[in-house]
Amino acid sequence: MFKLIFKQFKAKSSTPDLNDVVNFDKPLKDDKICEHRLNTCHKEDLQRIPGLKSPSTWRCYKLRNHPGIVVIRNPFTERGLRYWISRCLRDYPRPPNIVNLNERLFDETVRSDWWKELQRCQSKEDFQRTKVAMRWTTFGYHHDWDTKHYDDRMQSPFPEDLSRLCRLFASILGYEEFKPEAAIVNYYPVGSSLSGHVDYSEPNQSAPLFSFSFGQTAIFLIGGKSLEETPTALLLQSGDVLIMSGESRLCYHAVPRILKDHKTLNSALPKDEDDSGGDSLDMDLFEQVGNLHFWQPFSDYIADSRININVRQVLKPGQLLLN
Ligand SMILES: O=C(O)CCC(=O)C(=O)O
Repeated sequence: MFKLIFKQFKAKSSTPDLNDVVNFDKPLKDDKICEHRLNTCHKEDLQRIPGLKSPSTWRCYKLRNHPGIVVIRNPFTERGLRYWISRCLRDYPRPPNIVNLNERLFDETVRSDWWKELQRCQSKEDFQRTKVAMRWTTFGYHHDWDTKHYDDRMQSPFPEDLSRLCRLFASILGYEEFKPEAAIVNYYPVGSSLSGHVDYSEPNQSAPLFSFSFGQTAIFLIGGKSLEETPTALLLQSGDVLIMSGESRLCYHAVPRILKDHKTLNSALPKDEDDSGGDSLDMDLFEQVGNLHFWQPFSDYIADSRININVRQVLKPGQLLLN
C-alpha cells in the first residue's frame, strides 16, 4: 500500500489529489488530527532563541492513527525562517561537513563552498546544474548511506545554534535528555522525492527525531512498521516541525512530492521585528537576512525548492563511543 500511494503522489503527469491530505491550516475539518497542548509555562529559557514566536501561541497537533507523531505548525518568525534557510544554504554545506556533490562532476572549489560558487555561475545552465545537484549535507555523526552505520571516526562538530534549537523543542516536548548528535540536511528541488524508508541506523532508537521543513511544501507520508500498512499523507509547510517519537520513530515515511505553492516574502524586515541578541545564533546573519539585497538569492532558491533538517540522537544514554 505504501509504495502504491507513494507512486500516485509522485506521478508527474497528474496534479495530486489533496482531498485526503492532512492540512494543518484546516485542523477543524480533519478528524485524522487532534490538537496537542504543550506545557510551556515552566520553561524559562524558551524565549532565549531569537526567531521563534512565543511558545504560548504555537499550534501543535497529533495524528490519531500514528501515535508518536507531533507537528508544530511553523513556530518561526519570518526572520527566523530566513536565518535557518540561509544557514542551510550558505554555511552547513561547507567542510568539515560532507556533501553529496560528486567529485567527477564538481571540482573542489564547488564541493567546498557550493553556495558561493553557485552565485558565481556564469550561465543559466551551469547555475541550474549546480543548484539541483546539491541533495544533502551531513554533520555531527555522518550518516554512511552505503553501510547505514555511524562511525566514531566520521564526525564533524554539530553547530551550536541547531543544537540549541533542537534541545529547546525537545525540552518543550518533555525530552530533557535529548542530545542532537547527527543531522542530515536534505535539499529538494521541485520534482525530487525521497522514497519510503525507516531510520534505523541510530543505536538509540528510542530518542525522538526532529525534522524541520523550510521553503516549498512537501507531501509527507507516514506509514506503519510494514509497507503493507496504508500511510497518512500530510502537508508539511515552511517552518513546520515534525517530531517522530515513540512508536512512530521506526515507521516507514517518505516525501513523494514537493508542491510549488509557497510564496516567499520578498521584502526587507524592520530592524526591531523581533528578539534581542543572545549568543545562541549567528547574530550577524540574523540581522543580515532582514536586508533584501542579502536575502534575495536565498529567496530565489527557495522559490522552487524545499529544505529539510533532520536531527537524531545516535548514542544511548550513558554511551560514550560507538565502537
Ligand atoms: O524531508 C523530510 O521531511 C524527511 C527526510 C527523511 O526522512 C530523512 O532524512 O530520513
